[in-house]
Formats: sequence, C-alpha cells, structure tokens
Amino acid sequence: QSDPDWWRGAVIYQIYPRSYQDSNDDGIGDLQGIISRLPYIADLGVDAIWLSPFFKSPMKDFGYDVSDYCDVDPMFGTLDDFKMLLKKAHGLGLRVVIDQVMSHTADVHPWFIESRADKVNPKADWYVWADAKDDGTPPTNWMSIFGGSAWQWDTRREQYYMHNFLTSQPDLNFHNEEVQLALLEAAQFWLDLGVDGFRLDTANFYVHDQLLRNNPPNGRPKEADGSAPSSNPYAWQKHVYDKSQPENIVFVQRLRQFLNRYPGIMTVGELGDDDSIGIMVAYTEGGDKLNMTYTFKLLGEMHKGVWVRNAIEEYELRAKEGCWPSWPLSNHDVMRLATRWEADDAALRTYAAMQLCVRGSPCVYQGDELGLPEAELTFEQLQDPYGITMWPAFKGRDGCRTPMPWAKNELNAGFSRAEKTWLPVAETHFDLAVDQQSHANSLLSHYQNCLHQRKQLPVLLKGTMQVLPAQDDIFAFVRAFEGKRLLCVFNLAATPTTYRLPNDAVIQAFADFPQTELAAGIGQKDLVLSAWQTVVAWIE
Ligand code: TEU
Ligand code: CA
Repeated sequence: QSDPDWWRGAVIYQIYPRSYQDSNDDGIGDLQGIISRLPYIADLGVDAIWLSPFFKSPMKDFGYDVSDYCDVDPMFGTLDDFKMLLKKAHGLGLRVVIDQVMSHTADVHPWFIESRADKVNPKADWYVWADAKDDGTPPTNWMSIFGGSAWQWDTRREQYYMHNFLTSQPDLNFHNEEVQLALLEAAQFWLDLGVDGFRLDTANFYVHDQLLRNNPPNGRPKEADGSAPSSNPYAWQKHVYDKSQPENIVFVQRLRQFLNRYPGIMTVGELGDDDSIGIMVAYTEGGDKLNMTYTFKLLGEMHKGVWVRNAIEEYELRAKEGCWPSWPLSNHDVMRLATRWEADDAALRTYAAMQLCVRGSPCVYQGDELGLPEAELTFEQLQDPYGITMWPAFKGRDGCRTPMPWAKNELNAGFSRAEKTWLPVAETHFDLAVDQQSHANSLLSHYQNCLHQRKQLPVLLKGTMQVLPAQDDIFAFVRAFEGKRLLCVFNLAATPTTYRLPNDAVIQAFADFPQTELAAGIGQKDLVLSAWQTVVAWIE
C-alpha cells in the first residue's frame, strides 16, 4: 500500500452497486454483495475498484443525487459494511476508489431544504439562485443535459435555481467559500476511513459564470464522424458559460492541495466538453490538478476503429508534462461496448488488449469482461429518468445497468434470490454468465490473461507512448521504458491487411501478452495481419 504512484498504469474495475450482487434478496445489489464477489475481482487481475455512489440518496438519479455525503444508503448497507468492504478489498490487494458527486446534491439534501426556505438563511447562497427576467423567463438560456431549461422555478423563494442534470439535482454554488469547505470536509470523511481515491463526477461542471451570460448557439451540429446531430437541444448550444469556467480549475487545484496531505490518493475526473481532448489536458497538466481524467470521447456509438486511434493520437500530441489519461471503453452511462461498437468476440478481444496496452489507467466496466451486449428493455421497464424523458430517440442508460449474470442456471443468474429485481437480468446474458466462462478460451479468460500479463510488463504500466503513422484500420504505437521498446499493433477491422513496420523497427521477440499468432511476416518489413489481429513485440 506504500507506492504513492500506484494509480499510474493501474486498471480500475467499475462497479455499479445496484447491479453487482444482492445479498439480502430485495432485488437490489448492495455492499455485502460486493464483498462476497471481491475474490472474483481480485482473480480478474485488476488493481482497483471504483464504486458508483452508495451514499444516502432519494435515488432519482440512482445515487448521483446525494442527500448525505457521509453515510451509506440503507438500501446498500451501513457504514460498517463499507468499512468491511475496504478492509477485505485491501486484504486482497485491491484499492478502493469512490465516487464524489460535488457539483450538485439531491433536492432533499438538508442544505437545499434550508437554502430554498427563504433568501436570508445561512445557506441561502449555497445553491445557484437567480431572479426571473422581466418577462418571467429563466435568467439564462442554459440547458439541462437531461432535457429542458437548466433553471427550475421555486415558488417559495420566487426565484429560479440552476441544475445541470435533473430538476431534483440542484447545483451547488462554488462561488461560495463555505460550499467548497463543506465538500472538502465530506471528502475528508472518506479519506479518514481509508479510501484510496476519488472518481469526481462532472468535475468541470462545478462553477458557473457569475455574470449569468447566455450560451451562444451552436447550430445543429453533425457529429465529427458524420452521425446525426443529437436530438437533445443541449448539443445545439456552445457551453461556454454553464461549465468549464476558469475558476473551476482553481477549485480543482485547491482540492489537489488538500488531497496531497494524504499520500497516494488518486483522483480521476469525469469531464464533459466539446473539446474533450483539450479539457483532458487542461485538468491534469502541470501535476497540480487531477491525477487523471476521462471524457466521453470513446464512448459514442460511432467512436470506434480509426476514431479511437485518432483520438488517442491527438491526446498524445497535445498532452503536456503531468498529463495522464484514462480511456474507458464503457461505463454506466452509455450503451454496452459489444452493442455500441457492434463487436463480436474477436473484436472484443482486440479492443480489450488495445485498451490494456495504451498509455493510461483504464476503467473496465462490470460485465464488459463477459462481453455482455446491451439489454433490451421495454418503455415500461425503464428506470432511468433520462431515458424516460428522451424515449424513443434515446432509450436511456438502463440497458447497460442490468444485473451481473453470475450463474446461468440460477434464479436471476445468481444476482439475487428476489422474485423481481430492480432491472431484469437480460435474457441474452445468461449464456455469458461468469460460470459459463471458466474455460480457457472464454472472453473472461482473455481479460484475465491480459490483466495478469500486463502486470509483468512495466513498459505497459509506466512507459511512454508514441503513436505510429496511420495505416488502414491499424492502430500501432510504441511503448518505451528503461531503454526497452514494445511495439503494439492492432488491426481494428474484420478484414486482413498488411502492416509496414516503421523504418527503424526490427522485431526481436514477441512479448508475453495474449496475441494472435502471425500468419506470415516474422522477421520481415511487412506483417500480414488477420482480421482483428493483435501483435505485441519487442523491437530494436
Ligand atoms: O455523468 C455526467 C454526464 O455527462 C452524463 O450525464 C452523460 O452526458 C450521459 O450520461 C451520457 O449518456 C455523470 C454520471 O456518470 C451520471 O450517471 C449522472 O447521471 C450525472 O453525472 C449526474 O450526476
Ligand atoms: Ca440488496
């Protein structure tokens, strides 16, 4: 537990507590359930777990609406359960990263209840309140990501309050010093319990423009990859005033200084912005901000193949001193990887190997190690308010949040003994359950092999990375560490192709990392690559 740099190159396994393992038969996953599955996670070979929120919450956004930052929701267990989880995880060599949702609280948080009571109470300025314009309309044109205006009228105060997400997730006012202190105090509570780091929810949404300026229009932009413009008007604005303010970085620096008192505490910030590479850099450069960041750059439907290569290359070119990325391929907010990228078993193997070879500390979302496809749900089954509002253009996030399948022949695939679980286990997931993948050729075994081999290759953990010039759908790069150079080549397509090695490169030996055997080309300048081929080799 002593290496303060443990997070550099670590693999983080994301757990969505509602859907991992139910221990008390109420159909909802909980902390004791997670504890019972820790040996599975340790076996997988990851370094850390990141737990999505388990704090007290009215669960309107399933925990991302916190009503008490310093307690466990009874649905998930107790503080003692969390302490036990921490102890058992540490005992198995797993670090524990928890989610901090600082940008907003639940509307039933005592702070907000007090704040909305009148305009003079001690917390009157803790949230973002503003008068209506003369015609009664909201103070600015800012929009909520989940639909509609970012302003909600409050009859009690006869003012609007701001919310980037649900109306029941009012934004805290970071221009208020007391708010910043209260949030640091909440973080300290968990640090004192012994957590190893924080995943910071919407870490560039903390601060809003104090002058309340309107966002400029953005037209109805097509995605860079040519896909249809978003049906959510949120995308039709340039978000220059409702987030990513200069003072936001100042808070992040303050947070870092505060965390520096606890050696080895890692922060990974979730950032959402149009220039997502630029903001990944801005929030880590210089080493006095976040340890690492991730964005939605690789989390879109079309964002696969060459897109992945181009995004990572752009990042490596723009990265400055101190910058360290995390490249998740999925999470609890987006369609499951297998469906989103239309990936079959061969493709999933290559994406996994690629994700574990690029520079950074990747997050692997629960169930991706099984190759789960997106669960199909009817409108009636939906739980996610985002999906219920946006249906059918966007079906919401429930399809990636259904329970983990553990055992094919058990009720609810071993997730729960309840008759009805909060979301059903997907029909298509039973055959992919953990107990069906114990054989050496399964995707699960492939993940295990990649993860275990990776640990033996310091060059993959800490090495530099140089992206090689583009050729077809091939993503090729060189990792280098202590004078050794590792060539990584991925054919991100179902068609065979030939890869011409860079001028100075001569393959010396294949690395001990799961990869496809080369059909031809060993010792030559051209590597003949089969569909979805992976080559990881030491070069001179
Ligand atoms: O997500 C922030 C965010 O940008 C997402 O809402 C994203 O735009 C969307 O989910 C894409 O499908 C974080 C959490 O990860 C999410 O679960 C929360 O709902 C949100 O913050 C509000 O706290
Ligand atoms: Ca339960």
